Amino acid sequence: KHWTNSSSFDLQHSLTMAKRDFSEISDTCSWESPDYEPWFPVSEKSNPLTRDIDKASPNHIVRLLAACDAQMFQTDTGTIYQRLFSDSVVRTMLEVARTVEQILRDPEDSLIVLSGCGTSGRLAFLIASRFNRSLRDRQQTTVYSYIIAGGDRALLTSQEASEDDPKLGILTLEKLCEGKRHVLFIGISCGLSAPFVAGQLDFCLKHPDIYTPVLVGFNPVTQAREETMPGYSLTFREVVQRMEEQRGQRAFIINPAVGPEAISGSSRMKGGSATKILLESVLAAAHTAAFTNTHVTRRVLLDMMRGYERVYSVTYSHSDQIATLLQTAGLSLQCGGRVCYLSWGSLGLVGLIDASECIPTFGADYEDIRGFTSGGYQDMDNIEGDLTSLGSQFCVAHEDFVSLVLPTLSDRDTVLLLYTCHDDVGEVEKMAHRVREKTSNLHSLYHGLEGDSAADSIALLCSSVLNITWPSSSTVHMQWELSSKLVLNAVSTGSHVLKGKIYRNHMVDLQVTNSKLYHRAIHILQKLSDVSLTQCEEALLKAIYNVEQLPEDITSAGVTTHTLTASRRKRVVPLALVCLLIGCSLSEAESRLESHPVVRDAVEACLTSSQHLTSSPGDQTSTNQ
Ligand code: S6P
Repeated sequence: KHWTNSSSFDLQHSLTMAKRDFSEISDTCSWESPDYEPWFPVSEKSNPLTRDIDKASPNHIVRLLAACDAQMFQTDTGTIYQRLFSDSVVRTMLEVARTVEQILRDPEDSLIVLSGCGTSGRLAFLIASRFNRSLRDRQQTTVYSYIIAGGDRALLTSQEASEDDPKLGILTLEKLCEGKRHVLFIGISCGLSAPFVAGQLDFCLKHPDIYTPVLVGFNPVTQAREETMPGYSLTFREVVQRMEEQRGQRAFIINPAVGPEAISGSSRMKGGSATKILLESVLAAAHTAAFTNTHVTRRVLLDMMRGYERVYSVTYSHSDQIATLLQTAGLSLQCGGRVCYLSWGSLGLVGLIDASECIPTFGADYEDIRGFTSGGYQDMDNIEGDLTSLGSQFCVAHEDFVSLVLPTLSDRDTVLLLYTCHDDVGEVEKMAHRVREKTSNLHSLYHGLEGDSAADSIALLCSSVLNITWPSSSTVHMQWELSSKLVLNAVSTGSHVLKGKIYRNHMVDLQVTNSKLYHRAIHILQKLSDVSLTQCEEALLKAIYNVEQLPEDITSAGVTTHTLTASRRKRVVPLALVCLLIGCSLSEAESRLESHPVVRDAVEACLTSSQHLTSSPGDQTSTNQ
């Protein structure tokens, strides 16, 4: 009871803080207004709260992220958007949970497949593994499997191109489900946009005797992607429309809005968290019903979801400690150092996932922020098994940390230990000592249960300690995972903000490796340069192909060709932006960028000089803006 009270206080406190700090922005410029960036779906809009996140202090960054995350749990505000707790959403979750329950009662020849691209695929893996483990613990047949576009290597590295391939999605699904009598297919696409997932959903609709499709995402169906998919006759939106025709019986759509991401389009953050909250609530409610011989109820489902809301508020009640971590990680990145997450037990995957996402999100090197987990591949339970032979990037065990990183560790690097009271604290302490011999920049995140106490011996070795205490419950492991995800997302995002990778709330130097990112790049260019979309696309193509004039064979080529070429080039969006702002050649843009290695500084310098060019002499207002 005490815990419930204190967390509702924390939640209230976080929300009040956010309101106090951003009342002006949120009151005058709500993202829910039909006039706010109407050309973007929610998942791609820029969040009004984080407009100035690039200039915020570590403490302020954490408060901004808390305010953005709070939007996940906001109730219906009477707009077109349904939210996590809306009746329609909870009703569909209930229906899906009942289907899961039936499969659990009669699992023969049945499969529950979770599938997605990038972060959505990683969460599919995380959730499927967790629930299979829970079935194994009860000596039950395992029924879950996962698909991630690009295969298991995409769990740890960026394989963004496979996201664009609907046929590959279908082939992978067909192969996985060979011989099954009943398949519940859960396709996750936060933006209702990934062709890989759309192909799979369409395939399920065409084979209703075996497949029941569920779509999980965070845009209204009217905002599903409209662009044609390579080699396919339908768009994502058309597939969703077909699902709507079957809705409630043979197809389900769970798509609450959770508000725009803190860094525009970065669906690994709220999109990933909301996917975890939503699917784990559905599956846990189904497991409870099936193994206690009851039926899934709305109440059990809502209790689970409220539990996650408390995780949010309890985690952010430690904002100061999160800010300390973010600051130290930011300093490491700024001076060319590394950030390492050393995780134990169930937190291992959360660390690996957060670290691997920095590569596509911030164009980071895999050594900048890197995760290692105590059990390595043995504990991961991934379909393709040990991936170590694929290269150093795939070395994820603590032994790998000891041989590859520890020898060269110094005070420039930040090491974060992530463990819980269920892990071998002696092992954690041993590792802490080894790290401490090399660097004093050691920190810890510990999850404990009420009544037990954290190991002081480890705390004494750390320069900062974040201990979170939780009441015991059957789902506490999943709550620890979400809490750790929120902390790590804040650390990796915040540290890259401090490194200057973000301009306003846009990641300008994005890698243009698939069609979603290609279109996002054009829109960022348009927003920052204020010229037409056509001019922006031309500038982007010039930067991708490194040409001053666009020949016919480039302009007539498809987006897939452009993204393939772009994946071999660096800094194409900043280059295009400088060209647009200054009206200069690519080579001049390159030399300007060389003199400003920090992207935010480069953009600001160009904006200032473009204002000089356009303002009349003596016009102080425009030059000083
Ligand atoms: C986003 C992440 C991406 C997305 C992927 C799938 O932060 O870097 O890899 O997860 O593009 O997106 P969606 O909208 O289909 O879930």
